[in-house]
Amino acid sequence: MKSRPVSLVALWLLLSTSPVETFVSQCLAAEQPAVKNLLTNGGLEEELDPTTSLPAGWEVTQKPENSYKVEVVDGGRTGKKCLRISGAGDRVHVKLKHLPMRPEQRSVISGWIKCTGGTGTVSLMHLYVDANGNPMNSTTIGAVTAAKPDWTQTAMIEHPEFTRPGANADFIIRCHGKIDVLVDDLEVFTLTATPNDLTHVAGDFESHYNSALPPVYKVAASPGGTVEISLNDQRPANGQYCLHMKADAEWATTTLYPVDYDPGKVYTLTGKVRVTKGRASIRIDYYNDKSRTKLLASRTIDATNSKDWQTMTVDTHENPPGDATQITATAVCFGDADAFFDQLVLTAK
Ligand SMILES: [Ca+2]
Ligand SMILES: [Ca+2]
Repeated sequence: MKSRPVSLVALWLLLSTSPVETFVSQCLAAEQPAVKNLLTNGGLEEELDPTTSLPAGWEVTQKPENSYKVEVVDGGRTGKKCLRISGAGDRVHVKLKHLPMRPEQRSVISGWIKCTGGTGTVSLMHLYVDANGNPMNSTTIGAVTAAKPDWTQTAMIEHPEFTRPGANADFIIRCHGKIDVLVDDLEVFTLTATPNDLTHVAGDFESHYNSALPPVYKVAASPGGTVEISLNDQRPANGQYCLHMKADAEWATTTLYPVDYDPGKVYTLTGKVRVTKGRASIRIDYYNDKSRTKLLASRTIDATNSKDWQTMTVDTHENPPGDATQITATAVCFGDADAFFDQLVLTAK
């Protein structure tokens, strides 16, 4: 199988495992429907297929045969059961589900992993397959190892731009080498996505792996200012997470990875913004050097202080710098601010 793991960035993010919720945050969370888990037994608590002793429809393939044992065992992150994969070989795949890919949606696979032994790795993967089920390529991020012995969440969003048209997605737990690992609370869900989003849906803040930061290009603040970012799961505009920025600065920014800029096109950035303190906005930044460190100009729209999600839109039509070759989608806070961002989408026409 030709596998092309995509190292999207160093996806370090804060993993909040604290179940503490105030009454207020529960009310706020209830405003947003939870994502619908398309896996029927991702927590391993329900009845198993009597033939395989695994959730119905799950399939195990391995090289060489009989190198690994895949079983439901007592224990787990939540409930009373979880999946254990143990053994030593080239690799084992546990296929959880197959889903057709559609241009207006992106699928996400998410799960909790606790690696208790071995020198191998475990990761979650989208395996893209053609109409006949033949593998095309795949996307994974990172891998959990025994060096990280606590329950760790990992999540990956589908990337159809890395495969040929006509692909469908298989959702897979993939282990390599010698491993003893527990897996629990697996979820597969879909998000409505804008086709041809140039940020590769980084602005949905759903892909992450065992990390202190969401996958962004850079975080900055005006001289003497402070800024902290994290992923927040209390009231995202979509999916499971949004970006949380806490700043005390004249300005503070979180910038997604640059995309190539064609001056013959108009680029539009839209984003959802809500603010619990101070003011926040979105903007497009222009760059022209390969190292992408020299900011040429920015186009910002008026900041909001709305406590509800606001949709903001900014485009490149007004006096872009003539030497710009790249642009970024950027979230901005002003002053002593506490703000949330989600669904940043950059498109061109
Ligand atoms: Ca469980
Ligand atoms: Ca989101």
